[in-house]
Amino acid sequence: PAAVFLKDYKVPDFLIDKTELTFDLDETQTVVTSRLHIRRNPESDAATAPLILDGGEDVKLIGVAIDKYELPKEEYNVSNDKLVITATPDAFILTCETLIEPQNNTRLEGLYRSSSMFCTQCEAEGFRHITYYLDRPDVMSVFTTTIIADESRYPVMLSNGNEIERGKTEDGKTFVTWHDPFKKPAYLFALVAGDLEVLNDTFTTMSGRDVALKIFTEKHNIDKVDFAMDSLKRSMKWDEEVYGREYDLDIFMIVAVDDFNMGAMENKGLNIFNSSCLLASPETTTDDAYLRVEAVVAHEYFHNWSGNRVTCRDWFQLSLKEGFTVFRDQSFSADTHSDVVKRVEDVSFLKTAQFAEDAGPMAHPIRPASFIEISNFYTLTIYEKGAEVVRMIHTLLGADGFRKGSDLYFERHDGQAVTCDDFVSAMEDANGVDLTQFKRWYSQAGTPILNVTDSYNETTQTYTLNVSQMTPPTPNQPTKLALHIPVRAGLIGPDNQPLSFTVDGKEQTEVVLHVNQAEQTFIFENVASRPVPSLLRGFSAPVKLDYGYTTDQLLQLMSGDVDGFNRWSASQQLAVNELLNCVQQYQAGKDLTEESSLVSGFESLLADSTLDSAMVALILSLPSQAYLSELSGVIDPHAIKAARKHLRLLIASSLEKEFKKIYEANTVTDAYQASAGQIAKRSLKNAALSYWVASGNDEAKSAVVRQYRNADNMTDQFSALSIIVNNQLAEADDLMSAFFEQWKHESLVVNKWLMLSASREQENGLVQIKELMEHPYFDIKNPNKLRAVIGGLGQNVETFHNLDGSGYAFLADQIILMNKRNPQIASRLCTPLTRWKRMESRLSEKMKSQLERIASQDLSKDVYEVVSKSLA
Ligand code: HT7
Ligand code: ZN
Repeated sequence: PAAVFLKDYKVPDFLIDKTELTFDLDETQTVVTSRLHIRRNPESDAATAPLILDGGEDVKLIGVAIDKYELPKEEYNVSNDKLVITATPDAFILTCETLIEPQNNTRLEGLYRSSSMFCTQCEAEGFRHITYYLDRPDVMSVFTTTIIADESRYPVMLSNGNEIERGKTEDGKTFVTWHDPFKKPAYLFALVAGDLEVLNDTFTTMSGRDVALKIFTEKHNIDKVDFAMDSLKRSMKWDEEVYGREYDLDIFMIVAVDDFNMGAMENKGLNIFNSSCLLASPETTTDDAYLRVEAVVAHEYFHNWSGNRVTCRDWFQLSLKEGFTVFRDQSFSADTHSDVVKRVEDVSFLKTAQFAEDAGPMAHPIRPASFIEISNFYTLTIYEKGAEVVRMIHTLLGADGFRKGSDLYFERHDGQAVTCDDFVSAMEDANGVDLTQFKRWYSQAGTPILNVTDSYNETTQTYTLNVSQMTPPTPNQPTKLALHIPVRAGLIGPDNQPLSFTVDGKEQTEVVLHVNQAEQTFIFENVASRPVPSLLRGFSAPVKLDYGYTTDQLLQLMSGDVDGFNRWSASQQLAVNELLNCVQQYQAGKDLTEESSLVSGFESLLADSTLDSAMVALILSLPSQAYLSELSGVIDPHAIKAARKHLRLLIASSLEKEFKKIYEANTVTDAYQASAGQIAKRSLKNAALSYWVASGNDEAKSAVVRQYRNADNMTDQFSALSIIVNNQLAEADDLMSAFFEQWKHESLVVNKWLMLSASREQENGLVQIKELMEHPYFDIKNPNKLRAVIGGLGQNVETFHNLDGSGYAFLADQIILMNKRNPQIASRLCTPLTRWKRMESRLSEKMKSQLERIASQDLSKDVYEVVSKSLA
């Protein structure tokens, strides 16, 4: 398969002003009739270009007409999934009739069946699996959609915009017509039909318009959408207050579907959600999942402006809408709960998963220069690093400057399909600044490393920071230019007080350093004593910071930094240092050290009742297996696992009493709420319980079993179950069975059970996993279920990284199977194998040979791209 390049972008030769669609839905075949009002694009330089419409191998063309003239076969050509018509007038109506089979669509792109309903997923290039079209985001059209179906089976029939007509056809079916007045690209088209229940509400916008809000689910789930509705209303209000953005249609609908490749989709006026990102109830949903529902509802809603009203010119600009919208949803969640906790969670995720992607064979800039399959580029780089780049612009311009820039962006480009350059230009023009160097973040891949050294002159009271930056080579980018990196910094004195200093003639306690050269020196004057630098506060740039902090300095920052984020960051660095030391000892066959500064650090932390419980819980959680892998030059999963277990037990046994006390002091007695206060308490309580049980204390073992049995919410019940299973308590088998029996009719809870079962360390781990995939409640057609089992396997170090390579072979089998059924999912399953070059030698060879086995198959574009780039 060939790559597409950003440099080859050309405006479309034709435009489609109006799109009229009719869907005749049926159990065995669906007939789609399109009437496209097409004209030549005056901006195209190819005045006689043929009309080339995109299609898919699953779309059968029945007939095509220009105006009233039915084209004979000689006047059009269908090959390589394209419909080509050489001779066309300059403006005409193209009528196309196609036949599709949604019930056989296992790719979950285009129109497909999920449970008993019909639904669509058109981003990025799914619309071409419905009918022939100019399926590119810069072709924007006004859509009118008529759905015809048997009303007894599909009483709810939805599409974008407003319902304008409803009636009966001659053969007794029902038709409903929807009209969306806003021009949009085909990727924002949506259709849903099914026997659904609805929750209704309203929102009054800032200009006083009433908007009808509707959330649809299958009947048995309608009791689980109150939280999503509340999140939606809060998001609508927040976007008005913080960005001045008002909703534009009279109706906003969300539908939950069980089978969905990603989290959710922002189709205009008709968002479609993976049910895992919409449904929530205290008994079935953990705190984490509640927060995810809130964030995804907000994210999709915010796309109405950042994505729909102003969309992308081409798919290379994907981060234009995704990076900006992630930044917006992160800010919303930070404003709703705790900003520091939210920042720690986001950064922790970025440093674990995005940094790994940026150091691997699929590394790409947030605006890629080329791709083979665009679905492979819905990545952590485009989303999370993209959000970091927008956040840096926010840091550089300040909140008011950023708002001026976003106002100008929306005003200037409303109704257009634009580029990342247009976004940055709006920010520049609104603030009179030059972001030329900053824009390198858009075209350069890889995580920059900031190397920092310092010196202090007591006589002149001058403190000097020497900063150098280096971005390692990434595929197709051997050399890198210096980036503009904003580094928020402060200085901490010996008594844990922030020290004031003078920079640029201004006395201050915090400064943003503009690192923009390969090597640079920053001078702080009037510094009263030798400071400990607090660098990269709030993680002001997505870089790796290398400053040789001593253990004492880290302990000091952990307890004394005014920046909450850096207190967490110091604790993580301390834990990383100790864990990597243990990894080395393990590899050298030595006994692992019984000394840990973390013990005293945690002791003071637990004694300080003034701290935010959620922050304490975050500090208590040791760096993950995945993060330590990312930090290792050569990844040794077994050594990392041993190191983590050792340090955990050491802390648990040293602070047993403290953990008991914290556990007992943090019980929530009020009715469940997904509020910041309650979530914080539960997270600290369960973190303490996990250590307490790990200490081996019998009272702790009784407490965790009691918590499992008495829990009135899924957070407490599932935390207890995980602790019981991970510590291999005697009750583990019985309670796993009891949990399944209790929840087997709640599909999303079954997924949690599948994941925990797959991650459980037992002899014959792979046999257990194969049994799970044969389990009557497992369903290979459902991406959530497959992700649960394969995700669990990934956490199961012994089974997945078995030295005999059986874990990798099993994963490769699933990829080969899914390659035909659902290429998007298959390609995502490849991620762990893409790290093969960094694995320790015995595992590396085994991973590579599985990649080669996959490469020898007849592959989809999706899997081909990831596997071939990994082997290159
Ligand atoms: N914009 C949406 C992307 C999406 C998607 C992409 C490829 C394949 C399936 C998909 N489902 C949704 C999601 C979002 O970022 O809001
Ligand atoms: Zn998005």
